Amino acid sequence: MPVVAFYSNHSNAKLQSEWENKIQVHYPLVNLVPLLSDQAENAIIALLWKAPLERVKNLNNLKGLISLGQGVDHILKDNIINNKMPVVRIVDPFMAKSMSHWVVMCVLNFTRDTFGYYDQQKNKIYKPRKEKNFTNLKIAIYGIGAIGSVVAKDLKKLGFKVYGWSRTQKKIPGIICLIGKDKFKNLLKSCDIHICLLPLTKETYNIFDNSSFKIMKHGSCFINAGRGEQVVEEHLIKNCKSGHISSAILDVYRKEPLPKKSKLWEQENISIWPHVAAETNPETAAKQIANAIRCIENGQIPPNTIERKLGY
Ligand code: NDP
Ligand code: OXD
Repeated sequence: MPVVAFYSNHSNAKLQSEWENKIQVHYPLVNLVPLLSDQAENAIIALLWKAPLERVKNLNNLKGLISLGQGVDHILKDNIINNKMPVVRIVDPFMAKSMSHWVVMCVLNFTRDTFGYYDQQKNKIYKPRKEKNFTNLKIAIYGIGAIGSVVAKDLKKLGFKVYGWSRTQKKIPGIICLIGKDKFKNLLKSCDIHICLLPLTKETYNIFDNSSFKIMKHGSCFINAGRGEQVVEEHLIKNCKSGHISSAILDVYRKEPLPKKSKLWEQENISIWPHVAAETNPETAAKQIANAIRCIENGQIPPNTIERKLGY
């Protein structure tokens, strides 16, 4: 009977029991126990979201860790966890599609000027606003992995010109796929809408700073659902304030929950979402988690075990 230590920062007994019920459909013997309880000392696996890593590190029977999300930065943070410990992430088509819906909504709100019409309605103004010709708009997606590739294809279907940027060369029909620092700069300069779906690593930390924003076209739209630490928030605010970035939509922040004192709240052309662009869904993710538990228990390497040296 594999004991799995469970922790989520949204945690409560109800959430843990929801996950246990869903996982047991696929592996009835799995027993979830709270990470912070004494029972966790017997855990061979930990299922985690933003957990206290010192506690995880001190569990002596652990054979593997599973992220309760697609990102693993919350586990690799500060190099607390031994780098021999296998770390598995969720890769769920439901989440990729859910992210795609959110990004499409952000893009269409920008191209159709939804908020301009909201403002007009407040003042009972019945008047067309200048329409953007979507066939001329270029969209850059930074990070075209499990999530970004789905977003890229969906935006392409809507008639946009879509460019994707990744670490290794990709081939996605209809999408112009680029790699390398020079191409990153070219995309910043030439595209109208910039979407960050990168994992947080040493290379992507602060990747959107003033030097990136200032070479974007005047009036660009910036969307971030990757990680907050990829954006220098003060630099984004400055560029939004000047109108150089005409609209920014954020789902992730350097500090979460976004502190009440953050200036991001006050910037009228920045939209704030509370890290919900693609939420983990126990219903759709339980099967792969059950499989990962089974693999780790049997000394096998589960699918979607990350390469520690890449950091994602
Ligand atoms: P993947 O690992 O599948 O894809 C990551 C992509 O980023 C790949 O294309 C990868 O390149 C590229 N990449 C990584 N490092 C670099 C680099 N240094 N330079 C250029 N490209 C790079 O991850 P997912 O698509 O599953 O998820 C991406 C991120 O989205 C997560 O790590 C998480 O931070 C965020 N996320 C946010 C959610 C939200 O609700 N806001 C929900 C889920 C995830 P290559 O293909 O060559 O490896
Ligand atoms: C994830 C997230 O990484 O929700 O899955 O951010």
